[in-house]
Amino acid sequence: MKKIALILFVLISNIVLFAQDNLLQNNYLREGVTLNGRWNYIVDVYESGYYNYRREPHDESENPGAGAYFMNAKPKDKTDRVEYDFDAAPTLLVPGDWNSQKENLYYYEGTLWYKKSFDVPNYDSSKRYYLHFGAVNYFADVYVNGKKLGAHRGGFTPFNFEMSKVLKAKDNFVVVRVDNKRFPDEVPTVSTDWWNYGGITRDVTIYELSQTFIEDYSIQLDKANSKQLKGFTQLNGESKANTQVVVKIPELNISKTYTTDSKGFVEFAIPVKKINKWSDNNPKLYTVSISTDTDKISDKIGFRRIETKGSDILLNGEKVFLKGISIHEENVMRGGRAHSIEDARVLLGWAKELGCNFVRLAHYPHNENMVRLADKMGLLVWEEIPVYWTIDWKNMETYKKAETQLKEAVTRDKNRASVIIWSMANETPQSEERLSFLTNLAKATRALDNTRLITAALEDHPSADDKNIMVIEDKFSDVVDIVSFNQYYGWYGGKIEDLKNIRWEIDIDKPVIISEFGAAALQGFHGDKSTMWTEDNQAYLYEETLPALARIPQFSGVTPWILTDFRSPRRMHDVYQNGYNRKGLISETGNKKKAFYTLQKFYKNLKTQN
Ligand code: GCB
Repeated sequence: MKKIALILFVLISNIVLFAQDNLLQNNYLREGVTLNGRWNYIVDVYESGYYNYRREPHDESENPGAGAYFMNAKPKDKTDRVEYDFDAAPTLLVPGDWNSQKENLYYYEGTLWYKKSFDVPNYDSSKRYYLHFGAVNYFADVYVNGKKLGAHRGGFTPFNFEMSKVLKAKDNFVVVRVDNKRFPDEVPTVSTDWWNYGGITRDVTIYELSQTFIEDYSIQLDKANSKQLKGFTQLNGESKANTQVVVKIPELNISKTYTTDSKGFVEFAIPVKKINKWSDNNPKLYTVSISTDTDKISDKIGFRRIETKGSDILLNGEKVFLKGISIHEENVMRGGRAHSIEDARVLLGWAKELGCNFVRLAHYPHNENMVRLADKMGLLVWEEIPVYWTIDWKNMETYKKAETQLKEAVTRDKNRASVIIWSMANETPQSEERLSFLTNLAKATRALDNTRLITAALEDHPSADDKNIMVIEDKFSDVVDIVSFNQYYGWYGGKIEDLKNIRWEIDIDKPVIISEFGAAALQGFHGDKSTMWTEDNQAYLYEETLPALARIPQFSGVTPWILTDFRSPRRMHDVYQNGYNRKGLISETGNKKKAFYTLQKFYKNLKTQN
C-alpha cells in the first residue's frame, strides 16, 4: 500500500513538475542570455546515467543519488566513487548536431548527455527565468541544478521551461539528456530520406521576465476584412487579469489600450485606413510593440492576405504564381544541420538567385532564422511537419505528437507574413485512418490560424485506362485549400522522352502545386543526356518536366526537389552517392549543376502576373 502511494506520489508530482510551459512568443527579438557555445558531453549507449541497474529511471526517485548524470556529481573526497565527470568530458558546440562534429558520432543514434555550467548576469530574485530551446532532436529531458524542469519530444520545434525556483546567481548547471533513437510510433517514424541528426540543434537562451509578462500574441490582417487587423495578447503571471495592454504600430498611427479578462487574455480588432501590404515584391514589415506596465515586446510584422479563388492563389487579392524550390535544413558545405542566420542567408540567397519567390521548407519546421529572413527577403514559405511516409495512423498517441508539433510550429510562426502554407504531410499511403488523422490535423490548424492555406504533398498515379494520363485520387484533396503532389516521372519510373505525352488531369477546382520532382546527378559528372547520374540527365529531366507541368490548367506553383544535395543513409552508392541524396541543384561543395540554370531560365521566362 505504502509502495503504491509512493508510486502515485512520484507520478503525480512528475505530471505537475514536467508539465510543459507555454511557448514564449517572439523569443527571437527578446533580449536573452545565450547558453550557446561549448557543452561537455557523455555518450550513454546503455543509458546508465538515466536508469539504475534495475532499469528504473533515476529522475523518478525522490533521492536520485550520484549515479544520475543530471546530478553532475563530484566525489566528496578520495573515498567517494562517482563514475563520470562532465568537466573532464569532451565538448560539442551548441547549437549543432553531434553527427557532423565528431567522427565517432557520425552514425550514432541513442542517448547523449550535455552539461553546461553558467552564471546569470545581474541575477534578480524578484524576476522569473525561462530556459528556451530552439530545438533538440528528438527527446529531451532538461535538468537545472539537479532538478528536472521537464521533457520534450519532437526534433524541430521550440520549447521552454520556467526555472526560477531552482536558479541561483552563480554556479548553475544545466544537464540535457538527448535521445535521437527512432521509433515506429513517433513523428517522423523510423523511415525517412534524411539524416537523423541528433543533439541540441538550435539556440539555447535564458530569458529574464517580470512576474507578469507577455506570453503570446498574434496580429494579422483580418482574412475577411482587409481594412482591419485582428489579434490577441495572452499574459502570464499572477496579475494577468484585468491588466492594460497597449498595442502600438507607430507607422500606422495606431496606439490602442485594451484590458485583459480574468484569464489574462484579450482579443482585438483594429481598423486601418491605408496599409502598405507585405508581398514578395514588397516585403514591408511594420514595427509592432505590445506593452504592459511590466513588460514590453517589439516585433517586425508584415500584413498581407493569402487566399484561393477557384484554381488561383491570391496574394492581397492578386493572382500569384509560386516559383519555388524545396530545401532541407542542412548546411552541406559545413556538414550538418543548418541553424544560424548565416546558414539561412546562404540557402535563401541561392533560392533568390534561382529566381524563386517561394520556398518549401521540407520536411519539418526549420529554424526561426529561415522564416524571419524570408519575411525580410520577400520569400513566400511552405512550412510542414514531419508526418512522412509510414506514420502509425491508428495510434492516438502518435496523432497527439503530430498535433503538438504542428501547434508548436504555428505558435512560433503565426506572425510571419512569409508563411502562407501549412502542410500536413508528405507522401502518405492512403487509408481511412490516415484520412481521419490528416483531417483532424487540418481542423486543428484551422482552429489555431485561419489566415493561411492548408495543403499536403500527395501522390499521383497513372489512370486506369490511359497510362499517359496521371491522376490524383485522394480524399484528402477535398479537405485542403491547395492540391499538391510529388511526382518523379523520368526518375522513379517512365522515360524522360515520354514526358511530352504525359498529361495530369486533376478533376478539382483548386490551385495545384507540384511539391516535388527531380533526378539525381553527381556534380561534375557529364555524359549523354540519357545517362543516369549525369548533370546532363538531370538538366534534361528539368527541361522536359517543367513544360509538361505547365500544361496543368490549375498550375499555381512548383518546388522542385531540391536546392542542395543532402545526407541520407538511404543513399549509399559508393560512386554516385556516398551517403548523399544527389537530387540537389547544388552539390555539397557548393557547386551549381546544369539543372540549376535550367530552372533559373524557366522562372525567368515564365509568363505570370508576378
Ligand atoms: C520523395 C520524398 C523526399 C525524397 C525524395 C527522393 O518523394 O518526399 O523526401 O528525398 O522523394 O529523393 O526520393
